[in-house]
Amino acid sequence: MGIEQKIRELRDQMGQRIGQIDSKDNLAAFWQEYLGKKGSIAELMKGLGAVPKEERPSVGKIINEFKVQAEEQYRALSERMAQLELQARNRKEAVDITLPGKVRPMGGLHPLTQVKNEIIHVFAGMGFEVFEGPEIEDDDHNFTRLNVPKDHPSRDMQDTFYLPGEWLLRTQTSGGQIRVMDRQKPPIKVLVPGRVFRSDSDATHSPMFHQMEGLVVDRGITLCDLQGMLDRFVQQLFDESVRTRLRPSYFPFTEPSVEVDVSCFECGGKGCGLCKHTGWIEVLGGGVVHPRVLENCGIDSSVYSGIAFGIGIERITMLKYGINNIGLLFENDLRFLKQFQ
Ligand code: 2NL
Repeated sequence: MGIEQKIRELRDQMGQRIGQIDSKDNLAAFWQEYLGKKGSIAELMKGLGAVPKEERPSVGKIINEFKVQAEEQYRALSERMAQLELQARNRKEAVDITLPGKVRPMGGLHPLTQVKNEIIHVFAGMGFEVFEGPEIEDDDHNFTRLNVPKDHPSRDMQDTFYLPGEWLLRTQTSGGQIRVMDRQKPPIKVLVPGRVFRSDSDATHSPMFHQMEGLVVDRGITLCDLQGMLDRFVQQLFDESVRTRLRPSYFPFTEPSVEVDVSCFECGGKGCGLCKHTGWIEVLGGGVVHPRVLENCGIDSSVYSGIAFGIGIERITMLKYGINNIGLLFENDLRFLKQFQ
């Protein structure tokens, strides 16, 4: 068989081989078969020696054309295989973006923490700093230096949780403010949040509850400053339209002492169930710091004066969200807590 005949056969055969190639491995075999060291084209080249000298250039040209054709086929198939491979990979790795996502349960802040943060936010806006004192206090910080006399009922065993020695569970956070006044010269403007403890338990009282006390000491501080700050506070916390009312009261550590009412944010003061048809709701207590308390902390009461207030965080939270039993705030029932997320 002449070499030209052989080339024609190989070319026809190659046409069929190409149709069968469907993978990179197949393609590599194709390369070996035609273009490899021992492939058909190398074979043809070797056979060129046997061709009569005059015909060699033309036969060589035909072999070369065949080689170029094989190389072109190889290149085209390479591209095609790469394309197919990519398509297969894309199909395999495809993500169904219409599937619903995995819902991860998210924690949230307890309503008391939310309200505490809100209160801090409002007073921080008026320049207050936050300070925290210890939950286990001594009699001196909790009572004596606050001008609470030795026979005062709040010192009673029935009201205060006493620990061995001079120690007790603080009944208010005021010991924190005493520490601030011990360390810092006026002007003082602090907010002291924390847990406090009193032997008391019913629908509106818990033996452990949260308080936020505020203290301002500077030259020329008066009861008007207290009412002004508390106006801002209740308007930001409840509603812009809310007003405050001060009623005379008594605490050993303030003189004068006041109970602070807000006009009912539920009915606007007309009278409703929340305000027990009075139009007013009691929210906190406060007053002008007793000069003896300032002196007990080395502050000259003829130069400086102060105002102080104490807010029950549970009480504010219950009012704000219409909660009628304080126990709900401590049971950690998720059906209750989820309503605040
Ligand atoms: C309440 C309201 C109050 C204070 C807390 C205070 C703290 C210092 C000096 C003076 Cl260091 N006063 N705190 C004052 C008035 C009221 O809490 O109903 N307490 C029984």
